Amino acid sequence: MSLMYLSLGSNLNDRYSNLQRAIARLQEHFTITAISPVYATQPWGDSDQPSFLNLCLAATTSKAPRDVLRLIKSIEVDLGRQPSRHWGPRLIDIDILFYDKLILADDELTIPHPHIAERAFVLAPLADIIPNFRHPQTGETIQEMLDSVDASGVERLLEMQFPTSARDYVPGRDQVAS
Ligand code: PH2
Ligand code: MG
Ligand code: MG
Repeated sequence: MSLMYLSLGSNLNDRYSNLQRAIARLQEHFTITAISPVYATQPWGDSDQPSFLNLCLAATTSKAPRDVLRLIKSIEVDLGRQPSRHWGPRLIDIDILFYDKLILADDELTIPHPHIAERAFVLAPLADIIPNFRHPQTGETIQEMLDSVDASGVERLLEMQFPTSARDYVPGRDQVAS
């Protein structure tokens, strides 16, 4: 079994519902062991788009990284993701951040995710679940990386917390308008 960390983001339609549906689909294939709080985040990289909801989660798997990638891409398409520009708006984005301490780079997949250290929208939720995890290439902890970026554009939304088992999610009770 391997332990991986994923980043989820949405900035189109009902963003919270998109995250919830993605978590439910991921739970069909992986054992989710932790889910961060949800964050409202200013768009990074391409600012001409709506703000995002982001979260990170931990999951165990026996699937190889490329099989995980194939699966999360198919979940994105199933949930209704349409092609968009680079760093542009998306209904759901699921990225592999870390896969154990694996280092891998080819045309298809780079692990660790190449932009982690620059992105408060990844580091803030990740620091809620694994503050002391060390980046396998730089040796920095998540908390140290978070402390060295501008996190003014990310806001934790405690009212949107997912239960660690998203199967406990009850529409209506937990739903917050986007
Ligand atoms: N994803 C991007 C580009 N910019 N900005 C925020 N705040 N959140 C994201 O998930 C995000 C982004 C490309 O995947
Ligand atoms: Mg992404
Ligand atoms: Mg992606």
